[in-house]
Amino acid sequence: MQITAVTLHSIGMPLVGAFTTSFKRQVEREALLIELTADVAGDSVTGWGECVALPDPLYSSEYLSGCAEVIGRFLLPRLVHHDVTAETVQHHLRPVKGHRMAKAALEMAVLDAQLRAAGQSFASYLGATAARVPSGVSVGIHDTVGELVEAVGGYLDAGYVRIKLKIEPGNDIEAVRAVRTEFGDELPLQVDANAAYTLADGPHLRRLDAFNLLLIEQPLGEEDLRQHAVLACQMTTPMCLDESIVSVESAADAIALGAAAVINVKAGRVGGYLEAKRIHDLARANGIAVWCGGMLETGLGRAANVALAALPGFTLPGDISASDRFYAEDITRPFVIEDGHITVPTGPGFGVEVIPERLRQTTTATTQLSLA
Ligand code: NPQ
Ligand code: MG
Repeated sequence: MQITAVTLHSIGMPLVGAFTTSFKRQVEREALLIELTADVAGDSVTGWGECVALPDPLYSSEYLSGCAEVIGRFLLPRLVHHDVTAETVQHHLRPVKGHRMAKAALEMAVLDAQLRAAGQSFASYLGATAARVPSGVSVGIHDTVGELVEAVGGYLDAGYVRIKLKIEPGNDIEAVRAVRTEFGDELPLQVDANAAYTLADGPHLRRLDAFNLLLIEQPLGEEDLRQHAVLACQMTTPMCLDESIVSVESAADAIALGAAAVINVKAGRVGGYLEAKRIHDLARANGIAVWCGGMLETGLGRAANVALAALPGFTLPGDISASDRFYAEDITRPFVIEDGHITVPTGPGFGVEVIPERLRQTTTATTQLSLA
């Protein structure tokens, strides 16, 4: 395809409730959407992408306004003079170091346009087999254990099949104990530290082994692969990596080092859905379970994540929640949870449409990028 126009849409959507992690308390989701129009065999087609970076570099080194700049100054100029396909975007962008969430958003928009032109759904393009995927939920840190237990109860009533608790030093053991005590040993339960601990906390973290957790996610720093391998030997709870896995190569390193028994796959964090598929295939070949992580995406990213999670190697419930976990109103049709699952879209592209009125209501800035 020949890219003919690219517009960046900055939007803001209030969260239905504050979402607190070890790195930040969030009450709003600011997001960056890419609207990309291209000429595909003489037809003009528009695809959409979503950049999952946060407004500040607290989850990873990328941040939204930086992504917008990198896309306009360094990434798009490398695509406009080529007849690109989704499969060649990463090749054209490889000379630019890092900026994986920015690259992923561009590849996503090209992929959506390509699939729409072909009349093909993302799920069928991936070779995904499942018609629906199990829905897990990420539960933030609460001021009191009582409020946390009440929140978890609400999500279980809503049908979520797996609970993930955000933890941090001082908000960990007692929170997990209270949820286990209230909902029993059979509840699929896991924790996510967002890199809030060090290896010196090993003896403390080992106390979590008493609670039959599915996994502990990213307890240590994103660059601490070897230390995760050491901690994995000290704990019986399976080690899961999130922030540390930024490419199929880093996934291979983590697996080889014994630093990851499970991998949280996020397309934005690894440079796109095609790289996410490669990590799925690698993990599957190594008998490593993967699940689809979430970045509080709008319905656009959520649609793509649901299709990704429909691949056979995604054997654990993902952080693919219903739209109303975070948003009173989405910018696409809402994703709803039915009997603990979310249905895989079957329409062309990612199978959802951006609702113009919702885009207008949530837009904070619109930037038409020059293709010169
Ligand atoms: C994680 N996601 O798995 C991330 C962390 C996270 C669902 O826990 C705005 C945008 C706020 C993305 C807060 C979940 C966010 C965010 C937390 C991602 O580590
Ligand atoms: Mg995480």
